[in-house]
Amino acid sequence: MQVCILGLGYIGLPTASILANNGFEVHGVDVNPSVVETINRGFIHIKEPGLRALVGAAIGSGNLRAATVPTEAEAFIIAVPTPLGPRRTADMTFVENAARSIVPFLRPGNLVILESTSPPMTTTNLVAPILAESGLEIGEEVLLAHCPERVLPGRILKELIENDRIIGGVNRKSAEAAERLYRSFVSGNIHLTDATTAEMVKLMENTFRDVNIALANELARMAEESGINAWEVIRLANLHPRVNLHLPGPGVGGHCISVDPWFLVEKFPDTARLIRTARELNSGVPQVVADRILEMLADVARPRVTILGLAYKGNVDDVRESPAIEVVELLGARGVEVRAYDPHVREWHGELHSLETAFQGSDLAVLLTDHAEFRHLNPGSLGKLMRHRRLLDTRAALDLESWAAAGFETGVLGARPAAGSEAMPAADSAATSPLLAA
Ligand code: SAJ
Repeated sequence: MQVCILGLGYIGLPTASILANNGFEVHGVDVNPSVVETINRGFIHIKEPGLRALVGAAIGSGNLRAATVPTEAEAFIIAVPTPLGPRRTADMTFVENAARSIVPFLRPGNLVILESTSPPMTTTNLVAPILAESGLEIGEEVLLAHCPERVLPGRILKELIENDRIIGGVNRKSAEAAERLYRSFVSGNIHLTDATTAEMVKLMENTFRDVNIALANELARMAEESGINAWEVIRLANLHPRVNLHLPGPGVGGHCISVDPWFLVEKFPDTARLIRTARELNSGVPQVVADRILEMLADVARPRVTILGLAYKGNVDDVRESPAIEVVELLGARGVEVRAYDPHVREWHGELHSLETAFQGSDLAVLLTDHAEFRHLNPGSLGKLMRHRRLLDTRAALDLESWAAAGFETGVLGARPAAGSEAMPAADSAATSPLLAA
C-alpha cells in the first residue's frame, strides 16, 4: 500500500519510518528541502531515541523516500504543526496548505487522515471542504478521519506502537478504513468515534495535564507562602488511591500542553474558564522563578547565574516553548549574566556553555530541566568554580543534602522554610512520585 505523509517532524517521520519498515511504500513530504535531503541520506533532523536507526532502515529498504511535493497514494496522513498564532488562536495554515497540496492527487477510494492536533470541527469544517475541491464526495469517494497523535516525546517509537489509538471518522466507513491502516502497526487498542469527538479527546488529554500542573504550581506557591514543602505534600497525598497530584516546576513547555488548551479557549471563550485560568497560571511561573532567583542574589553585585537545562523537560533536546528559556530571558532583562549548560540541547538562540564555564565565577546554579545527567553532578568540584555556592532546584531533582554538605546554600521551588524553622530537606519525592515512575 502506498502512503503519503505530509510533515516529517516529531510525528510524521516516526510514523513514516514505522510504516515503511512494515512494508508500506511511503512517500514523505516536507516543505523544508534540507529536511528532505537529510532524511533521504538516512539521517534525521530531530533527536528521538531509536529514530535514527529506524529511518536509516526505512531509507535502506527503499520503502521510504522524502520529497517537497506530494504524489498519488492510497492513503494520505497529515502530520503538520498547528502552532499558536499571535492572538492565542490556532494557526491552521500548515494544515490548510497540506490539505490543499493533496487535492490534485486525490482519487476515488483514497483515505485522508488528519493527525495534527486541531480545534474541534477542523476535520469536518476545514479539511473536508478543501478536499471536496477535488470534486470527489467526502466520506464516500474520499474517506476522511482524525487520528490524533498522543505519543510522549522521548518515548515516541514505543508509544506510537503501544498506545491506544482514537480514530474519529467523518462517517463509520472512514473510521473503519483508518482503523485498517493503523492496525498494521499499532498493538494498543483502537477506538472508533466521530471526528469531532476525537479532536476533543486529544485536546482534553493535554488540558487535563495543564490544569493539574497548574494545581501543583498553585500548591507550590501556597507552600512557599507558608513554609510547607509542596513535594512532601504531593508524595503523601498521592498515597491516596484516587489522588494523583502532578508536579510543580518552572512552568509548562513543549509544543503541546502549553498550546492545546488555548484551542479550547478560542472555541469556547466564555465557557472554558478553568482552562484559561490554568493556562495563565502556568504561563506566569517563569516570572515567579526569576523573582526567586533575583531574591537569592539580592546581596550580589553584577550577578552571574548557571542555568542547568534549557529543554522544556528532562531528557529531550526540544526547547520549544521552554519555560527555562523564558526564565533566562527574564533574568537577562534584569541585567543578570546567564550561562546555560544543557547536555541535550544542540542549539537555541543564545550561547551554550560547557559545564565548567557555566559554573565558572557563578553566584547561583539553577536547575530548570530535570535531565538524568544532573543527578550525577559533583557539588564539591563545581562549588570550587563558583563565586558563591548557591543552588535553586526548580524540579526537586537533586539530592540537596549532598549539595548542602558541599557548602551550598540550597533552595527548592515549592518549599521555603518559614522564618526560624529548620531548613527542610528536599524530599526525594521526585523519585517516588507515581508520575515520574510512569
Ligand atoms: N510538567 C510539569 N509537571 C508535571 C508534568 C509535566 O511541570 O507534573 C511539565 C513538563 O516539565 C513540560 C510540560 O509540563 O514542561 C509538558 O510535559 P509532558 O511530559 O507532560 O508532556 P509533553 O508535552 O511532552 O507531551 C504531551 C503528552 N500528553 C499527555 O501526557 C496527556 C503526550 O502524550 C502528547 O502526545 C503530547 O503532549 C502531544 O503531542 O500533544
